Amino acid sequence: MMFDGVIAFIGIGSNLANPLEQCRKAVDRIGAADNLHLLRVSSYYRTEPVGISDQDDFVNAVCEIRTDLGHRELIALLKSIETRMGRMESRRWGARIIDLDLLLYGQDVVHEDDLVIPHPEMHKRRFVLVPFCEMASYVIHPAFGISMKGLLDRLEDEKRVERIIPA
Ligand code: PH2
Ligand code: MG
Ligand code: MG
Repeated sequence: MMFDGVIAFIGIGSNLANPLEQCRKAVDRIGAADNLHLLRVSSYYRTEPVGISDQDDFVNAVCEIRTDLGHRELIALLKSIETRMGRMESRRWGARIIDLDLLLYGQDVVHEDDLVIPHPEMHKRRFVLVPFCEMASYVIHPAFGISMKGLLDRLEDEKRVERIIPA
């Protein structure tokens, strides 16, 4: 059963209320979900905020899963984990206790009004590509036909991304 399904990648981020613990908790909850198998998690990184610079540093990571859930079911699951962890509505780019973004879902490219896959900003963000490449640099971005390593090599974002050395 677990040999079926689709490989997907999820971006994890937090910059409130002990961000490292929030990210770890989110990974635990993803791993505990039904119809989903957590395969790998990158290191955690302390990252300079992108968008609104007047806020605390984020902690970011990326995880790889295999799942039988469809796109919308998977996004609904991520949203429910965010809500259960106490996420409030916040302004775009602003501080958040947890942010779970679907980055890639197999090699699917989806452009619907309320659903865009791959994540429309992922290729521009060092805080996504550095953890992604640590884990799976060979994965091809299905809309560009370029590997994660290739996207990182071409990246213009120079914001600080530092691996958190595990205690
Ligand atoms: N998320 C944002 C906006 N800016 N910056 C960093 N470093 N990490 C994030 O996860 C992040 C951000 C909106 O989702
Ligand atoms: Mg986000
Ligand atoms: Mg989000």
